[in-house]
Amino acid sequence: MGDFQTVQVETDLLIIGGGMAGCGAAVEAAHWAKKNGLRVTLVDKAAIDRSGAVAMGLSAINQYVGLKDGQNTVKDYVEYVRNDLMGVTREDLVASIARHVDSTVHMFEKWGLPIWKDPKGGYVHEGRWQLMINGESYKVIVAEAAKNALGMDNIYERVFIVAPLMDGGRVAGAVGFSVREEKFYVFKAKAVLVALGGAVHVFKPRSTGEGLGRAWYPPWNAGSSAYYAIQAGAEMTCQEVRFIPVRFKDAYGPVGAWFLLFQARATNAQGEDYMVTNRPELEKWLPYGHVKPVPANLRNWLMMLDVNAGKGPIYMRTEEAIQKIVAAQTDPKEAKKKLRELEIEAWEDFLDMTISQAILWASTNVQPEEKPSEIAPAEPYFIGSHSGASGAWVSGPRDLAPDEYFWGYENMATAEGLFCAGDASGASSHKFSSGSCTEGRIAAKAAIRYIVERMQSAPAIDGAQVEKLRADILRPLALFQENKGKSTDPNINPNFVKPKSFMIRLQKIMDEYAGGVSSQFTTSQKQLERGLELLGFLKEDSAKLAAEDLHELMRCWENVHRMWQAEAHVRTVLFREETRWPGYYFRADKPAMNPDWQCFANCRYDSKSGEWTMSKRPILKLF
Ligand code: SFD
Ligand code: AMP
Repeated sequence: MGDFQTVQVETDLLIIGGGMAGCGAAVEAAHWAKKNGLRVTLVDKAAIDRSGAVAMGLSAINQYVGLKDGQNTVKDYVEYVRNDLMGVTREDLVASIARHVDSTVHMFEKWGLPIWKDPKGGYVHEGRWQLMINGESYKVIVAEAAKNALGMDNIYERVFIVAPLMDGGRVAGAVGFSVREEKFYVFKAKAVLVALGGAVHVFKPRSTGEGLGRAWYPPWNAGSSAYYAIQAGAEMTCQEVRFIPVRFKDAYGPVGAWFLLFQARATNAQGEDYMVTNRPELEKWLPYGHVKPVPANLRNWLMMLDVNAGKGPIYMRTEEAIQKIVAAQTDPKEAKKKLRELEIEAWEDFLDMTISQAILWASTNVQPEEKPSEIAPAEPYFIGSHSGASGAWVSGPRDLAPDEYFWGYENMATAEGLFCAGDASGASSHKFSSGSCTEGRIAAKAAIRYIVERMQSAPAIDGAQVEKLRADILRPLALFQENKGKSTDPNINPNFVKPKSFMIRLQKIMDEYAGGVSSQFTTSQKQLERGLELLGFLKEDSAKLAAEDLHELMRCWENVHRMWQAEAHVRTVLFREETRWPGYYFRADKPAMNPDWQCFANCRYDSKSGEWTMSKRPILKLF
């Protein structure tokens, strides 16, 4: 790979990932950097106008506290998140985001995002914490603000970040490559803010064949945040807390608007509402079985009990919900108008964020006002910003965090100079798009303060480290060229493994041993131990990944990232000897909650020894 040019970029703060958290970080960092004469650089594997989870747009802002209206408090939000995560949450982090999130939403509106308004000019709420938006261009609008703040000279698009650059134990930048040109990138920085999103396709998806790339969360988020932080030696938290969203079946359309805005019920094939018929089951998961709303995993669980009992398919009763709202109109003319309005809203809900669901409805002749639609639990995802919690263990803010949770700078991980936000930071769920952007802002401000106070000098980078990373990262290209003539099919060759085959093998291991779709989300100590053994063989074979072109080189490294996310997950599910989130996963050998595990389960990888350390951290109630 002698033709590859090495491009060196020196900066002060490096933001990796230009999604919701990365764009928020860019806007905030640009402000504070200007005051202090510092440089800020942002890198993304894609074009940030349409990158990350919000690429297709969204139809709701899921975190808006409404502090000014006085109806909700930060404490209310913390309680909601604590309950939804079955008691496992960092209250300082959740509060830190909750107290600032409204200002981010107001910024979105100023930048041009259309938020639904009621006749009095107030926001239209989907539920208590959610606002309805016309969000097809949400990401374009937020990316534009990031671009204006940083300037395009400081934004590198279509550069895939593979790994951290280290100066001893201190994070000193990142390395990656262009997915369009033969360029190897070395970014040197005084601090790095990781916002590379969550991980999809670690588990076998329900979609197969041509539909393989269709998942709920975007398949291009492949565990890079976790990989970066793990390799930098950062302590990780909640790696066991995967998220399984219930979605319209096969195209993953959102359910929030149906449950909250339209007040729809979901029923089994016999028309029974599993939230009513299976309610006694909630007694087993107290105190969380009795909170309102019922935690997302328990809502899943009550549904899964019916599916496993053969009472599926499960249907979202769209027709019933629409007819009920229409029937409430006394004037027949108004009723007709309302029906039309609801039809439009129902279709727009999908067109704003999951276009393929609208296409599926159209192609299967669904008219939601006439016919219910199937819903189902998706496959597991790793996503610290939604109803999962996996990510790096980060410092809280000085005024809220007790000593156990505070080490100087908001959102700094336990590795020096590393900051994490959005899906990259753990134990603070329910940030969603608005909270992730807010957390990016909080982390960026702290990172600039860290550079000003602690990092006057640029990091010292050992040239040998860079050369080794370059050789390792580009190796799949060479391996393919050296061996391609040894078989007649470029995808089948005894001397290498192509990334797609590698991914399928990873997904099979996770699906069968770590509680994926085909195992009814159930696992056990023995299953996990066998899964770890097989992951060990997979890791050995990762040295044989081969790439035909730059696109496949990216696919190779995406799958290495997924594999490390998988390992952190399996180790932590094994470590936590209880079932805490039925509906996300069930440990058949430990089928109940255990008070000894009212704590965080953390892990850390030491790249020198190759050893993982597992640890318990206390859950401190602050509100
Ligand atoms: O309701 C590399 N989310 C929703 N949030 C809401 O507020 N409202 C909704 O309506 C939401 N819904 C929803 C949501 C997500 C999805 C996929 C759907 C529906 C279908 C959640 C939010 O979108 C989510 O919380 C935030 O976007 C998280 O922000 P962040 O910044 O942590 O992740 P990102 O936005 O995906 O950005 C990641 C960026 O990293 C880049 N990247 N770049 C370089 N090198 C690498 N190796 C990289 N790996 C990744 C990506 O390109 C991206 O730019 S609802 O249905 O739940
Ligand atoms: P979803 O479309 O499932 O991502 O939901 C959007 C928002 O609504 C998230 O904040 C969910 O937690 C919330 N939500 C969805 N369904 C329900 C429900 N049945 N009860 C309470 N909250 C819900």
